[in-house]
Amino acid sequence: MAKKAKSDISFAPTGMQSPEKGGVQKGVDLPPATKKKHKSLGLSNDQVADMYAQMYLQRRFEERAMQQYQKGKFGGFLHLYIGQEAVSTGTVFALQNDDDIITAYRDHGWGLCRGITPKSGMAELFGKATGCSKGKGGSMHFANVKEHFWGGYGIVGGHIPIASGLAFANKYQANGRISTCFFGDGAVDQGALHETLNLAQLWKLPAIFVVENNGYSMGTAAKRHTVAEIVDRAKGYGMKSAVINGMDVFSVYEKMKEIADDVREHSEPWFVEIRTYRYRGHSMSDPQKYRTKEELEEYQSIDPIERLKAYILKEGIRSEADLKAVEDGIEQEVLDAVTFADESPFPEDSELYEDMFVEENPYFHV
Ligand SMILES: Cc1ncc(C[n+]2csc(CCOP(=O)(O)OP(=O)(O)O)c2C)c(N)n1
Ligand SMILES: [Mg+2]
Repeated sequence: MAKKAKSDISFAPTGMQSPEKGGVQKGVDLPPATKKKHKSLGLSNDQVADMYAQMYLQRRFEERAMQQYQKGKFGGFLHLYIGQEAVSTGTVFALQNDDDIITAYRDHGWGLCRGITPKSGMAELFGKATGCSKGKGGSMHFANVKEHFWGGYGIVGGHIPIASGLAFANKYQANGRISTCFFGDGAVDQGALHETLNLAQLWKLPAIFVVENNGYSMGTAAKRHTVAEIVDRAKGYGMKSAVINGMDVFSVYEKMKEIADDVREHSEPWFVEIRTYRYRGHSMSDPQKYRTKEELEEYQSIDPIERLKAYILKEGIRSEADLKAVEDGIEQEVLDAVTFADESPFPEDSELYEDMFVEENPYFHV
């Protein structure tokens, strides 16, 4: 190799077209949303209204959680899912209720979709004994194993092999269930993902590995931290793959349903990239200097909750007054959850060493 002058050597990320002075390209480019209406997707009017309520609950729960954090009611990390609610909601509607779900630390929305009540969720944030993880997990460790929601993990990529374990157990027990694993764009270059994809494809595990590409890993744009298109990772493993518009709940529902059906039928894994956007900072202490106000506003203008609301009104599924009543009910439920969390006791000191290990039937999940 010919010797280069030091001034010619550059370590600018190769995926960047304009890497000067931290300038970033738009986080993610969204694929087109589905044009299908709810009836042709097989969704009833009531299901669409439920989808709206589900997304609205996730949004209001986190907005209230943020306020409580700012008031000093609890500390530690708080990673908000605001903006990404169509991903959890569309997926949960597409899956069967006993399919497994496991995710990273941006987990509140997933938990609320899978049976964690606003009260037990808020109490968990407050570190109270009435929380879904008995107040010992906090924001990053929501879980509801009874409803096949396995959490809530803080180590980037650390939960991905566990998803394969769940899928292996489902296949071994021939119970017809599939497992789904959600992680951020920041996890796609973790070794654990690649080891897992290899084994999942080799053993034809009934699993869906989903990158929730929200454009950023903490303050680093996807195009600055990873090369090529994320979805193309699948090619190296001969794995089926898809890219989905995560700002539209119908698109997530449609595609995830197709994929889940395929996994159930053939017992072969998929690698899926759902493109979405988070409106808030990475966590509560993020000054967000890495993105522009205009970029944020562009995504807010296609907000998944507003989009579904407009659809519901246009199609006459519910009236303005109906939706207002639903919103008011949710608002009250979340306020009640805050009071409940505030008034609940902290766990006893003796609880510290409990719940460390599964003592009964540790090898197979129920
Ligand atoms: C193994 C590991 N390395 C670093 C961290 C610190 N860390 C926490 S979140 C995060 C960014 C992950 O971003 P992404 O996967 O895109 O998820 P998002 O926050 O966008 O949902 C990093 C680097 C960690 N928790 N675990
Ligand atoms: Mg990310």
